[in-house]
Amino acid sequence: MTVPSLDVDPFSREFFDDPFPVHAALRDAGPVAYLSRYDAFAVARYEHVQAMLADWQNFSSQRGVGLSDFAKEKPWRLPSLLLEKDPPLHDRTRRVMDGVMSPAAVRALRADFARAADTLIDELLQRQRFDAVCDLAEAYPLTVFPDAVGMPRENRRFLLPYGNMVFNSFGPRNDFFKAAVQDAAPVLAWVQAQSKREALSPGGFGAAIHRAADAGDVTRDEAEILVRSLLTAGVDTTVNGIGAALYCLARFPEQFRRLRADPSLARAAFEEAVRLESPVQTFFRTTTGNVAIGGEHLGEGRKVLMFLGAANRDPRRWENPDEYDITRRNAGHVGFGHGIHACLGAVLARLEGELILGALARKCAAIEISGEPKRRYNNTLRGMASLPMTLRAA
Ligand code: 8QM
Repeated sequence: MTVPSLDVDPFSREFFDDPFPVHAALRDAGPVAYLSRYDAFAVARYEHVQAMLADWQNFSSQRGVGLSDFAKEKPWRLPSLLLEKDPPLHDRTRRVMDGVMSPAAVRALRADFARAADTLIDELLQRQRFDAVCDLAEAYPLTVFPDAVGMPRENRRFLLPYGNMVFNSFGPRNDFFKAAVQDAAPVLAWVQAQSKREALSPGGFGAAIHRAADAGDVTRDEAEILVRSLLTAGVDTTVNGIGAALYCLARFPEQFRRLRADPSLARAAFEEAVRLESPVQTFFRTTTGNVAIGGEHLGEGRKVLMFLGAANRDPRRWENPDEYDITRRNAGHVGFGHGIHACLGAVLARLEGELILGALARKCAAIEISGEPKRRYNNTLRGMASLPMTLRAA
């Protein structure tokens, strides 16, 4: 065996505070490295992460996309019918969801999402100082996304501890996971109840999924699990994506100046933040047989951790990879994944990002960090817990 072994812990506080030296060490070690602490392998170069995402035959999702191997440990919740399935089952449910989240359905949301973005930025401009995480990056998706799903107004913030728990669950059973389980315990029954047909108003994505059950494309039980996918994957991801964009624009004032000069760059500014900060940092796959990664051989049933965030900053692929550059040609970044599991909600995330950054670009002259940023610790997600911010009106 020639695969280099590394003693790093990519699920530790020290790593989350500054993952970049470890990312570089993993990329430089070779196409694949062995993570001795977790008896798993790591892939961090762009070329090999991208190839793994494309190769569902050799790198399965069905045994879980976390460290836990569903062939050996019982899944802690019913597996997702999208994220944690391979073809052919994956393709059947994905087809239903692609229909529900069609370009026409997403286009129909644009006016409401735009109005909500403008209103929120106007409100924040009235305040001396606010928290860009709680008052903006969380507030905006928590308004527009549950509206689009067709959820009631009450208790929407419960989606945050739920998402935090699920995204922690893809890592080891460490203290971050244990704390997240404690935080989410009081909201579990509520989340489950929101995926039922009776909880969902007629015009939304949730009702559309249940209509697919009427049509016989999925069962009623499957429809509920598919609604759960939206509730799990639709909030924390965009919260951290929008948070990343705000954090980037505040730290790279020249880029905010360019965005102000041409607000039509808003969509590109969001996309580049997703590349640079990679809100979803990692996912595992499980090998289905003897496989090769860059000429190194692994046996069957091995967990391999893909570092999307390291791939998105791989100097073998990107020029000045650590620079936030809103006019960079960043197509091909893997921040939304790649291949059959590529993000279903990306169209919605990009719409949210475009509209909130567009409103900022039109209404604000300056965006400044006005206090100590605090990092949020999560086994899968990268982002901030707090980002004190001040906006100056244009
Ligand atoms: C991550 O439950 C699900 O289907 C699901 C949960 C989390 C995600 C995706 C799907 C990638 C955003």
